[in-house]
Amino acid sequence: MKAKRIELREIHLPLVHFFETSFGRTTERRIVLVRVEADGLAGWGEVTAGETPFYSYETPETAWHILRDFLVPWTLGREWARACEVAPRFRAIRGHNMAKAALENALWDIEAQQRGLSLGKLVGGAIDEIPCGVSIGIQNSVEELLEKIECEVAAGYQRIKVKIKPGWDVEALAHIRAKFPRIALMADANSAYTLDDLERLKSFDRFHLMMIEQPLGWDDLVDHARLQREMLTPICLDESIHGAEDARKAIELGSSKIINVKLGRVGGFTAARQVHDVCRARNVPVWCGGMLESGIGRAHNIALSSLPGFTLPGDVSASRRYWAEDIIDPEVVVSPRGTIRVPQTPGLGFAPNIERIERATVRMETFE
Ligand code: OSB
Ligand code: MG
Repeated sequence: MKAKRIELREIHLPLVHFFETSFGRTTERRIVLVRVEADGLAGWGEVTAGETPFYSYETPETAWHILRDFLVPWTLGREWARACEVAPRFRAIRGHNMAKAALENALWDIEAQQRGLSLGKLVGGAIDEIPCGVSIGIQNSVEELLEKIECEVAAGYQRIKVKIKPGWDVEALAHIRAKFPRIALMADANSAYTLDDLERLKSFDRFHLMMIEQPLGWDDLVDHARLQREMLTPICLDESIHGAEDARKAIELGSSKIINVKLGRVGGFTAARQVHDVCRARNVPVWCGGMLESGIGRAHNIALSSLPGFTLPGDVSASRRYWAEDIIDPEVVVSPRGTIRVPQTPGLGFAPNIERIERATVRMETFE
C-alpha cells in the first residue's frame, strides 16, 4: 500500500460523566485522529494520549508534533507491503508510542480492507465475542460509587474496576465488598502508592480482588516485584509496560502476574501482538486496557481483544458510557451478558461518521 494522503485532526468530545483517577479529573477529551488514504482506501487511527502529561508524557500536542515532523513524512509516498513494516522504521524514535500507534493502526485498517478481512481476523483474533468490564473513576461520595457499580453490574458487565488512591481505598473497597460480596472486582491505583504504604497495600488482600493495577511507580518493575512477594492479590502492570521486552522482564522479575495491554502505550498492533505472545508463552493472562477512546480507538481495542491470550474482561465498554454521540456507526453496544460482538466485515467494522467528526474538529492539517 502506498500512503498518498494523511490527515491529522484534533476533535473535542465532552464525556457524559467526568472521569477521575489518582492524577486528576477529565470532563472533555481532546483526541487526535489520523486518517490515511492509500490505494483508494481510507484507514483511521486514534492517538490515545491524555490531555495532561500525567498518565504518560504524551499529550495531543506532543503527538501532533511527532506525527507532523517525523512519522507522517516517513510514511507518505512509500510503498509498504504490510502495516507491520512501519514499526521497525518508527523504532528510531524513542518513545512516543501513542503517536506511532495512531498511524500504524490506520495502516492495519487499510490492510484489512485490502485483504477483505475484519481487523480482528487480520491481527490474529480467534473469537467473535469479547468479555467486557468497566473502569469506574473516583466519585464525589461512596454512595455514588455504589450506585454506579450497581448500575454496571445490572447492565451485565463481567468485571468492575474502581480507581483508588490513598484516602479513597480501604473504606471504599470495604463498602463495595459489603454490598457486592461476590462480584469480580479489581482496583487501579495509577501509581498512587510507594513501598512506604506496604502494610496498607497488604491489607487489600482481604477484599479478594482479581488484581491490583499499577500500585507503585509508573516506570517501576523492581518495587512491584517486592510488593508481589508480600501480597496475595495479583499485581497487574499498566503504565510500566511499553513493549514485549518490558513484559518479559516484569514476568521474569515477578512484578506482574497479569498484564494490561494498551495499543497506544505499546505503540500499535505490531507491538501489542508481541506483548500478547510473550505473555501467552508464559501463561500470563492479558486484557485490553482503555484510554477513554472515541469509537475509532474502541474499534481497534475490540479487534485486539479477540486474540486468544485476552482471557480476562477488558476496559472495553459501550460507547454510551462515554459519549452522548459516538463518532462511529453503529456505536459500540454491550450485550446483557457483558460482551461485545467482534465485527466480521472487512476493516474496522464500524464506519467513522464524517459529519460528527467534522462538527467536533478544532484543527486539521493535511499532508500529500
Ligand atoms: O489506568 O487504565 C487506566 C483512563 C485513562 C487513563 C488511564 C486509565 C484509564 C482507565 C479508563 O482506566 C478505561 C476506559 O477507557 O474506560
Ligand atoms: Mg490503569
